[in-house]
Amino acid sequence: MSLKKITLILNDITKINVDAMVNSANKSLLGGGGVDYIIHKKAGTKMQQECRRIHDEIGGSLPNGQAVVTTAGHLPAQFIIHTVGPRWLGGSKNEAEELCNAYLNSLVKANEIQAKNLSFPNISTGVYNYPKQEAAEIAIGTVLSSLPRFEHIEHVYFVCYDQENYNIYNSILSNLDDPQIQISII
Ligand code: AR6
Repeated sequence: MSLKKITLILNDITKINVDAMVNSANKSLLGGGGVDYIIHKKAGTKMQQECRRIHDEIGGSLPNGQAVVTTAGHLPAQFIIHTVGPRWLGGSKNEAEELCNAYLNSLVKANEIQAKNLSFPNISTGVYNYPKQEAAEIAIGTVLSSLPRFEHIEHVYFVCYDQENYNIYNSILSNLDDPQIQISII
C-alpha cells in the first residue's frame, strides 16, 4: 500500500488547488454564511444550479452527516463535496457521530470520484459552534482511521482559517506517529 499524506494549512480553502474541495454546507445546499458563502460565490452559477437541482431531487433537506458532489465551477478544484455537519446542541444530540459521518461520507464520495487529493475545512466549528478541540479530534481521528481503505485518495489537506483551529490541529498532528501516514505542517 502506498504512503498516504496529511497536510495542515492555515489559509482560505478556496485558494488551495485540489481534486475535491469539501464544503461545510447546510441542509438546503443553497448556500449560507462562512466557508459555504465563499465557495458558492467563487464557484459561480453552474455549481449553484447543480446544488439547486440536488436540493429539489432530495426534497430540500440533506440529513446531517451525508455528502453530495457537484462540479467546482471557477474554483481551483474538479469537484465540490458538500456535506452537512451538526449544529452543536450541547453534545447529547448525536453531534459527534454526525460530525464523524460528515468526514467519512466526504471521503467515500471523494474516493468514488477517484479524487487523489481533497481539502477539508473545520466543519461545524464556525456558525454551528462545535467545540474546536473535540471537532479536531473527530476530524483527524476519522481521517486517520479510514484513509487506508480508500484506494484512490493519497492526500488530505486540513485547511484551517483561524489561528485557534490551526493551533489545535498542529498540536494533535505533531504528536501522531503513524508509519503509514506522512504528516506535513505548513
Ligand atoms: N476557508 C477555510 N475555512 C473557512 C473559510 C475559508 N474561506 N471561511 C470560514 N472558514 P462555518 P459551520 C472556517 O461558519 O460552522 C454556513 O452558513 C471557519 O473559520 O463556515 O460548519 C452554512 O450554510 C470555521 O472554522 O461553517 C451552514 O448553515 C469553519 O470554516 C453553517 O454555516 C466552519 O465555519 C455551517 O456551519
